[in-house]
Amino acid sequence: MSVDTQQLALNAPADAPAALIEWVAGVAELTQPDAVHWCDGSEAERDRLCAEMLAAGTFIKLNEALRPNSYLARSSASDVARVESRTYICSENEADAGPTNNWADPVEMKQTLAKVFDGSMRGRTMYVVPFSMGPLGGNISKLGIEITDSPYVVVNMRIMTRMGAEPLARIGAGEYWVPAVHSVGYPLIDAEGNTRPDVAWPCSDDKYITHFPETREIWSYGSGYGGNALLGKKCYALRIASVLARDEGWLAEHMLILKITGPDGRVYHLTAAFPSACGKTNLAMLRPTIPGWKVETVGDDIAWMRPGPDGRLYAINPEAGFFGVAPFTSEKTNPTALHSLSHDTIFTNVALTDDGDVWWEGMTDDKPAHLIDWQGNDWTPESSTKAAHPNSRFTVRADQADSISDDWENPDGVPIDLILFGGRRASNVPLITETFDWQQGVFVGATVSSEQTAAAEGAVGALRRDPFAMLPFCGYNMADYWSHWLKMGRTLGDQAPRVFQVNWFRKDANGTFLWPGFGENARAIEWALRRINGEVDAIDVLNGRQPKRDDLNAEGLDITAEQLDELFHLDPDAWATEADLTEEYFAQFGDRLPNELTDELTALRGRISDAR
Ligand code: O2Y
Ligand code: MN
Repeated sequence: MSVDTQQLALNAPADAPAALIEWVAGVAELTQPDAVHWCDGSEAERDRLCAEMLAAGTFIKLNEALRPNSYLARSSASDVARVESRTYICSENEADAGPTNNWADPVEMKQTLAKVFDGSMRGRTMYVVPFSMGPLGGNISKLGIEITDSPYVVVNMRIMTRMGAEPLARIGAGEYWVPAVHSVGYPLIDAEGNTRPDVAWPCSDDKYITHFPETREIWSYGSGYGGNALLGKKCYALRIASVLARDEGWLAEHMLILKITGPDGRVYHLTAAFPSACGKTNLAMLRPTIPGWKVETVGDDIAWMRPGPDGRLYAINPEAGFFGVAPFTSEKTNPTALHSLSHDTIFTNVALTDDGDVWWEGMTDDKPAHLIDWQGNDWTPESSTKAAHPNSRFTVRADQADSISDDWENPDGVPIDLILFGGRRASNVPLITETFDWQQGVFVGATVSSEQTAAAEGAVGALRRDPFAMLPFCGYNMADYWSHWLKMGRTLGDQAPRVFQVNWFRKDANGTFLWPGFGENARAIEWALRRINGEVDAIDVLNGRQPKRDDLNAEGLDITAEQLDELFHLDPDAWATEADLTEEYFAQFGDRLPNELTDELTALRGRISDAR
């Protein structure tokens, strides 16, 4: 029996506007759930859903004494990560999605979605989840509604966003909101009325993660996992928001946000873009080794930035929680993250210890003698498989991290002084380089790359481009996105943040890392801040400006002068090859490539010639 529209209107909270009720009714008519529940975001609601998921086997309660109010979920083995191959930008014109996105015709995709969503919630409850990305009422924040048939999604959205009655009241008052529809694609009743039992992690082999930039809507089918299903995160806060930002004159970026206080009490804020596997979460929770410096977290993954009344660029973290990778989070690599997980945390696909706690590879030096692995099987250190899935996750409120900044929820955002672009480069790219200006900064962001480390990713050592760390997240043509960044630079003028390139991963000829990384990365940031203050000069080199060796604080580091030189060494021949690769890379964007980036490539080639 499916819910009827009349009933739906009666169930809706008093402040739900008619247009919203109509939209919800339309989705209910299509998906045919047994019931509709409008989420209020209360603790009671969360507790009831967790109890239902315990009963259904979706959640395992962790030992209350060791890990209070925390749960473990194990996903289906076929549903463990974002699926980029099934992620689509459905713009009216294919060219508007650009060569780096999967494009699908919006009319055809809507027909496909109408088929797969038809009856997809039969036998389930449909949850209506109002949420705010960013502090409620903030002028950079935005609202959304996710409809989902997954209680796992609801309780995760409650951590990752400001969810429930308050955002609904704002929608009721007429504020703009983005519609997002999600179904795990595992109905319990078929069209003929035959039933089947539920499973602990329902999902479908057929997956569609779709974005409609013109109508600003999101439809996601078939996956219950992470970025595929928590639609506020990558789908809204990056893919759809990047389109909104282009049209409204702001920036939606895959960047962490830090607050840094210097020994003299001066406060700075930075944002930083890193491709995956470059230690982004560790930097977001950096514990600086140099005395007198304090680093606090404003955001770990996404930044929304808008020019403020004083002409500076202000950033908010649109999220309220962290959906972090568990493996290799440890007392050594990221004690702040580890400690934040001591209570009220949802773990997904980590291993279960015999005393009802969690474990993952890299958490401790010694492996436990026995575990239940992420697939529910016995595991011992002799097992040939991993105990936790490499993409296993924790979901935790941001304010559970003791590094959280007191201004992380400032609705006006924090003023940004500098922007970092990082990649994982064994060669060529120095520890830190200041760009000459915003335009060159955009060129550096556009050409961010990492050397591939696994044959599975392609040829080992080949460059994998991840412009602005936005490759899978830009909701429109990447070249137009670069034009938008250039335009933002013109708007910000001399109030624009300064742009730096960093690389913590440079190796020597023997393949040994030249830089210790982690808390020592604060030394490179310290130099950037001293540059901003005009305290130190720099050396002009072919790719930007480098520290004079004495200005990089290496005191107490186990690093020789030769190693430091190697860390900053630039080989003009290798850079000439790099410039050729950039030209090849840019060619795919045709005439959408902004002329300014071609000019930057020409200027780089000129500096390479001068250096030869
Ligand atoms: O695999 C997923 O669904 C999660 S992906 C993710 C999660 C948190 C932060 N960043 C990412 C990412 O892929 O950049
Ligand atoms: Mn991310």
